[in-house]
Amino acid sequence: MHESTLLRYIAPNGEPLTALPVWCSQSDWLVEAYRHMQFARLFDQKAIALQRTGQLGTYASILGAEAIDVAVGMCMEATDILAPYYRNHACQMVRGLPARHILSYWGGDERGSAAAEMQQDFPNCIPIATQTLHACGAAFALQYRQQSRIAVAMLGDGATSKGDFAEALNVAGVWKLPVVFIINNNQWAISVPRTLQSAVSRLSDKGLAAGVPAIQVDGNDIIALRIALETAFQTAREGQGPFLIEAISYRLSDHTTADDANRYRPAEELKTAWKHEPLARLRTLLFRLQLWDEQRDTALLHDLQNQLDAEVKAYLETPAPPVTDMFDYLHAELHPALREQRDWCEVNQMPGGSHAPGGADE
Ligand SMILES: Cc1ncc(C[n+]2csc(CCOP(=O)(O)OP(=O)(O)O)c2C)c(N)n1
Ligand SMILES: [Mg+2]
Repeated sequence: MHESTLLRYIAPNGEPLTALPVWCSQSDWLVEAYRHMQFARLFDQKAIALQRTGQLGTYASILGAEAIDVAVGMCMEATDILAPYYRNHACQMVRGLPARHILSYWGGDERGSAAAEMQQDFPNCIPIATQTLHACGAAFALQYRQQSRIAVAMLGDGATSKGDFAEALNVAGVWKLPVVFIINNNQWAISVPRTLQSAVSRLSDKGLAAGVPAIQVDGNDIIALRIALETAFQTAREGQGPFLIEAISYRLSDHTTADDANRYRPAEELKTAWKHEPLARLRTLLFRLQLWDEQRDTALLHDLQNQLDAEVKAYLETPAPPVTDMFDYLHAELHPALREQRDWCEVNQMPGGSHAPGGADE
């Protein structure tokens, strides 16, 4: 990491490193970001507890990625298009997707991805990096229709090694597409550390080879993230082409609930990473700026917990999807052999899946 070129405004201990932009004190944007980040953290803890008690399938934690997701969600326009991967629930929630639908998705219910609140956003993408090409396709459509909208693709550090990402960067650069790529460089791709992922010292440099302007930002610093995102989104929206942001973070969780990072992640590294985490950093800053206090904090947490409880209740009370969903959401048209199996399930009234523990291996 080249510290000198890393965009950063807040030190890990919550102290401002430089004069802060006026919107920090003249708007409630930071408090709003804090509220979203707190909700994301509560959601994450609850989702893991649900999985551990057999009420949710395999789940990918967002611990440590809250600032990136919240900043992206807050800086995007409602009409923009998000092409998320599987670790962007916080961003989806900021964009208006109720937590109950996100839980449905991770509970194995495809209707979670079909919620009206998704608007034109893509559903979660599990095949690594393919969403970057989907975002380019959407961006091309927006450009062709001369709309002032952008597509935003989010991806991990591991995803930058995929050919799909190189192709997406290339086509975005050549066609000057209104697309922004945001890498959550959380230092791990399951058990593969960043050092073994790529020999390039800054993943953002991958943009330069495709003529895509790129910036590296502290992904635990919500102010730096907003500044970087504003530049990137404005560039794309004004027809000047794509942008790449590499946000440096740390995956404070296991890869998913099916993983045990203690088997490969050095304990010291995790301990150090906790000193950089985004939520405590913002909370300390808000107190320093006198935009927040203990009383408001307690009230907020109480309020968010109630909101979350209501969402979890709604999820658990959602009637199970019909078993035929597993066929209907997979193919546009069913192969005759699958059609036969689907009809058999229907005729024999096979029970639907309901918040069943997932069998995924990731
Ligand atoms: C095409 C493809 N290959 C392999 C996998 C298995 N897989 C799931 S997550 C993952 C690691 C991705 O790491 P990264 O891009 O850094 O994202 P992170 O999970 O760290 O946020 C891999 C290899 C997959 N889902 N899709
Ligand atoms: Mg990663």
